[in-house]
Amino acid sequence: MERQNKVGTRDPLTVALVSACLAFTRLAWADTEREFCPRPPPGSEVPEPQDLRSQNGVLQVDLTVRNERAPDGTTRYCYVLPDGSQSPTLRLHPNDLLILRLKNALQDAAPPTAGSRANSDPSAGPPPAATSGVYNLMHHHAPAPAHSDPCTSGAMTSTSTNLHFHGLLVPPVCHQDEVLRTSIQPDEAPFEYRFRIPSNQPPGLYWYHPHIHGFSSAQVGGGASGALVIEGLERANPAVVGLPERVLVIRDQSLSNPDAPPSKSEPVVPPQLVFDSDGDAGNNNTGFGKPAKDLSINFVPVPYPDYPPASIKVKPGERQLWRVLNASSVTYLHLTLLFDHVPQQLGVVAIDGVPINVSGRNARTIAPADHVGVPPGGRVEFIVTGPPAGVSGLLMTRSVDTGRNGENDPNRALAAVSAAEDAVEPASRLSSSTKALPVSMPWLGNVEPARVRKLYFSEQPTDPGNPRSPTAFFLTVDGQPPVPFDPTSTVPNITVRQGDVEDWIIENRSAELHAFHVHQIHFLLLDWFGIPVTEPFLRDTVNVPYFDPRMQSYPSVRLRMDFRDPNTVGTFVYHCHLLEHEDGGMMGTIRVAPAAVSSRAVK
Ligand SMILES: [Cu+2]
Repeated sequence: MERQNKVGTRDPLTVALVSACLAFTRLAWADTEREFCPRPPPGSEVPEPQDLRSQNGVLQVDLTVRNERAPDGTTRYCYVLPDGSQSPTLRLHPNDLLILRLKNALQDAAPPTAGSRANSDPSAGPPPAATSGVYNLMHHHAPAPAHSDPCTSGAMTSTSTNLHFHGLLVPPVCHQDEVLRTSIQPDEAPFEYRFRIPSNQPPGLYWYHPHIHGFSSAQVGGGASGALVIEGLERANPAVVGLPERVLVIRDQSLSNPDAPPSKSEPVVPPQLVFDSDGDAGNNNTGFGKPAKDLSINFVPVPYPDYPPASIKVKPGERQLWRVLNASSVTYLHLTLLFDHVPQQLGVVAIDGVPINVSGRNARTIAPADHVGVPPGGRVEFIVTGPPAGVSGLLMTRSVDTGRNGENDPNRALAAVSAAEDAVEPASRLSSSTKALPVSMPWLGNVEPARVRKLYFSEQPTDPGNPRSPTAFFLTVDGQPPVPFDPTSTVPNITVRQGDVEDWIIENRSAELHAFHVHQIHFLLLDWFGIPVTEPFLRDTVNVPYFDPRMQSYPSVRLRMDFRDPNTVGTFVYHCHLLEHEDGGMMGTIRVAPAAVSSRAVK
């Protein structure tokens, strides 16, 4: 079965073929003199992504997505501007028009991960003309049909790509924010994304990344991601008026030194024996040892085992707004800022692009926190006060217990934060406007849900008789059979009606942490692990605690899902934002029917 591809890629013949092809790829690519996706060396000063601002209400961007095999054998991906700079920050205001032309310049490079498949249409025709001899030899996946319509292609191959605008409330239709069918091939003309930022889009940090089922992990983990800022946070919260701001994109990538022993400065922990089916180091729950992935901060790598921190310089005592995106493929962050080893108070002002005072209470709210968790896909924006002269600071991520079957996310440094009178000011600064934002719909917490649904995460060995066989990943609507996401299915797993608000209980029946994410909308977290929470803000990604056999019941979260906005009409996805899980099938589809449709259409 197609959905069992993950198993198929593990049989010895396939492994041999893939290995042979990778060797061939290295040879072929060695001829490529030009480096498309250069990365700063470890320990560098953290560069700022280039800011692209809308002019007269329009932001036009020409991006090319490229990949290349790095000297260490890993495959890098990057979004490149015509001047060669990578992963620009797109800055727009509500009501602005974004016109983004994306050229696909991907070469076949990545080994297949999972779920790889092409358009199932048997009339799709022959493969496209080979662009090189390498192409013919290399292409394991059924290639996209020649000259297919990118809007209906549905091709899911290692060289297909598209864009998801994570967190934006734009319609799930082609040329806007649709990922189920939209697929752009390397031989095609640039594909145009064109949409207007909704007037009610909360101001804050969003992001863009590819979303091809089966290949998201390779592309995002290789570096294909960038930040998108909706301006106006100062209008929601006067506490940030006029502050200098930094965008910090934390990505993960394959280990540069996978065979190195842990640093001698770490306590000795039992050797890691557990690796998941993707080869990632399993959670040893000590806070130390080999991580599943290396991290980088604005592309400055902070590699295992010594984690040489990148460098951020701030004028002594200066207040700045830091907008932090976890663009990792599988790594949870648990951020903390130490000055001389003492955790500092971060003034949190926004989560997942939404000001924390969005419920309408307490205009000047700042949530103080000395540590803050950010799941893959999540964002946090906080006010930082720079260290006094002579004090050394360290931005780090603390370990995250991802469960018995989770990856290892140990304690590690990200960036040394030092006070310097001559520190270069960040390129962007929040405006001094305090003009109130438009009043949105009634606060979600005050709206009665039309119904309650239950969904659950689960995992199983693909061979039930062999617990060490690769894992199959499911995200199932309670009552339906657990099956991996099927990209060819035209039947949505859930149908809701626009205008409704629903409560969803997301349960975790697996022994690892998952991160629930839904496209198009934000939700309100009502209960976490059975404990009611009163969050005055919204999220678009949330951790669902892992199950332990000693527990009496499955852990869960309760979310209030908001389908009131007309832009939600259409079909889109919800999934685990650990992209190995998403690629492995932990995803489902939801159709939001127009409000006029009779209630009989809603199940
Ligand atoms: Cu997951």
